[in-house]
Amino acid sequence: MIGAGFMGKAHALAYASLPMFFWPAPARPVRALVVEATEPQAREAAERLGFERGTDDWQRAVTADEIDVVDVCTPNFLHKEAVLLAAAHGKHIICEKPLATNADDAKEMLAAVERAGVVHATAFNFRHTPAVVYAKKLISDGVIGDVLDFRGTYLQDWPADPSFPRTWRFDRKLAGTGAIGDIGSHVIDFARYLVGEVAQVCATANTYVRRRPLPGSNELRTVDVDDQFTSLIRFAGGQTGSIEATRNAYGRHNYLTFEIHGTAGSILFDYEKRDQLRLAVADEARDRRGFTTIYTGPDHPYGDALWPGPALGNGYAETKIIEAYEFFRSIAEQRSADPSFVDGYRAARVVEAIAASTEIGSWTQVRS
Ligand code: NAI
Ligand code: SOE
Repeated sequence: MIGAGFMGKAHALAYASLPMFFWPAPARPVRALVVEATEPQAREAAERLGFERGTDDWQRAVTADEIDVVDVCTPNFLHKEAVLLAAAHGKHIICEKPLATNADDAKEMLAAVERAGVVHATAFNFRHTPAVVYAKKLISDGVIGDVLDFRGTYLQDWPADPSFPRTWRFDRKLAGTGAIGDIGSHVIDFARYLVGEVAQVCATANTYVRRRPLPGSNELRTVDVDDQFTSLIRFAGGQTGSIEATRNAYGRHNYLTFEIHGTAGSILFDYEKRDQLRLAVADEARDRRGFTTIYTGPDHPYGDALWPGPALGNGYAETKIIEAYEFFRSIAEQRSADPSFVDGYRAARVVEAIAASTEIGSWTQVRS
């Protein structure tokens, strides 16, 4: 695993927990080697996250014979090089989102893993939330009829205070984009997973805090990425919709939602109430029409592996444990993972189109 920050912790926990939740496990992840920016950081990460060894030499780590799987949890700008070297050495790869800082790099990464014939996954973990997988089933079963439109949001407030430092997420060279790629990509993944390919977008964006202090200093530097965007979207299947995301919505902490309307009903999901899915169906008596709240539990996707009662509370960690299970199961069964680099690449093309549309202020085609 390369990078032992926020995501490094979540992934390490998932590898340790996988056999506890999914037994017999399709494969047992062995935490062999963790890479960090410096040797002391790597040693500490190995001890803290339960890895056999730590190193600051990512090239040697990625190409080591004893390594079967490479997990990329670094800032976005470091994803591509690590993935290309790992693919060239036949390693199965899971890479955090967004796959790369731009869509052309994501395309090159996809080509490399396909050429190498390895299993590859993009870490869009929110789609593994049991309520989201259940929504997919309800839509596939036709419970809400034909989908008409999709509304998705991802609203946060962690850097709303202008004194929040200019970390790598506020630097275009290191992140690629701001809210569009960082949190918008999760909503784009929901839209693609639940409805289909996005064909056209028309978007606008804002940078509200234009200068932020460098970490550990009062020196102010320019922020060259978006803090917020709103986009209209048209799906290849003819449906329409909207996606919006911001980092400057005081009171909204991790408000990742979708609402889908169909010819026979509607579905509503709010990650801040992630054990719930709300369903409204047309063939309900007029005086009882409205949203029913379904609490996920043993009768829902992954229910037999998670907790033995409805609404006991699945958290962020469980979405990562399910992600690890699906990835290692794909390796054990020698088949492609879901979501794969194809999903990472397609999302990158939508991010690219949204960013381009914010520049020209008009409808923009999503490139294939
Ligand atoms: P972070 O800043 O918390 O951690 C990144 C780690 O990478 C740091 O510990 C840093 O020291 C290390 N690092 C930097 N340069 C390195 C190098 N050359 N070699 C080895 N390690 C190096 O960042 P965070 O939040 O963990 O984000 C990492 C990735 O995960 C990003 O691509 C981000 O978009 C994605 N992410 C995904 C989430 C999800 O829900 N799927 C949630 C948060 C982040
Ligand atoms: C910050 O916006 C962040 O950590 C994103 O990078 C993640 O992808 C999201 O899951 C939580 O918020």
